[in-house]
Amino acid sequence: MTASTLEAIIFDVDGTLAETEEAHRHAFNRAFSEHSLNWRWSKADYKRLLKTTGGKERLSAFITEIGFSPPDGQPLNAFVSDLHRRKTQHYAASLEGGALGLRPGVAELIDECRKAGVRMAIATTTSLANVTGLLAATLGGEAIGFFDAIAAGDCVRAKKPAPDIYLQALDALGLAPGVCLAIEDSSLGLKAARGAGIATLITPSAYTCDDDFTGALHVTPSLAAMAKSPEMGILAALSQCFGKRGSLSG
Ligand code: XBP
Ligand code: MG
Repeated sequence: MTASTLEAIIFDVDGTLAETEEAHRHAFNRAFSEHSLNWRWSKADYKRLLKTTGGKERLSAFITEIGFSPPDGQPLNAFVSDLHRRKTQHYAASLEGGALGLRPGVAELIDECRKAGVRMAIATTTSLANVTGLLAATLGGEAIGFFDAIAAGDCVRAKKPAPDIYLQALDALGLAPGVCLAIEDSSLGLKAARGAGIATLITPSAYTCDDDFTGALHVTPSLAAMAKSPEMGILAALSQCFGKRGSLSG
């Protein structure tokens, strides 16, 4: 058993802070319509496509899969960037329209961490703009400042399941992995966090509930479900769980 206490929580964004993937999927489909592309990603399509993390990477994988060539000899990267930029605008509009709320217990945990002096960071595949937009729409414009480190999107070369984004967050926090807890919703996110040596709590999301979470410290339907009683609080429950991580292998 490791004696060190929990110093920081590193949050994933999509699927963990909020159930965002349906908004992402609709935003992709709107961008396709605007570009006169007859692609429509169904939920089943999207579940499969989520195995490629990152919106631009997901688009490129799909285009390669269907053997599509961009019009007028446009380079694939430029075509994908253009389409993804439009998708991001649609996603931002859905955030501004108040379409998304935080998952149960997320706001409470953030509040408890602030009061207890437990530091917070973000490690996500999506862009900084999307993180800022989600936090502003749900917790207010100042919420981005609650986080000591934001590792997002293209700031690393290799996206999840590579550990790079978590290593970047650890570096920015100036902390060792052994005093941090990651909160993730997917097997790919779990692999990334574990690859960086961070104990990981899983709150499965709509698109990841069938994933394999072997190696997780704990799997719970939601952060709110962690607190055994209203008096205990979510952070206390997480700290208790974190204290048992010595039994985890790897
Ligand atoms: C999940 C993802 C993201 C989103 C789309 O990220 O794979 O790519 O689906 O975001 P997370 P972008 O690490 O937060 O779970 O289109 O902005 O890339
Ligand atoms: Mg996620």
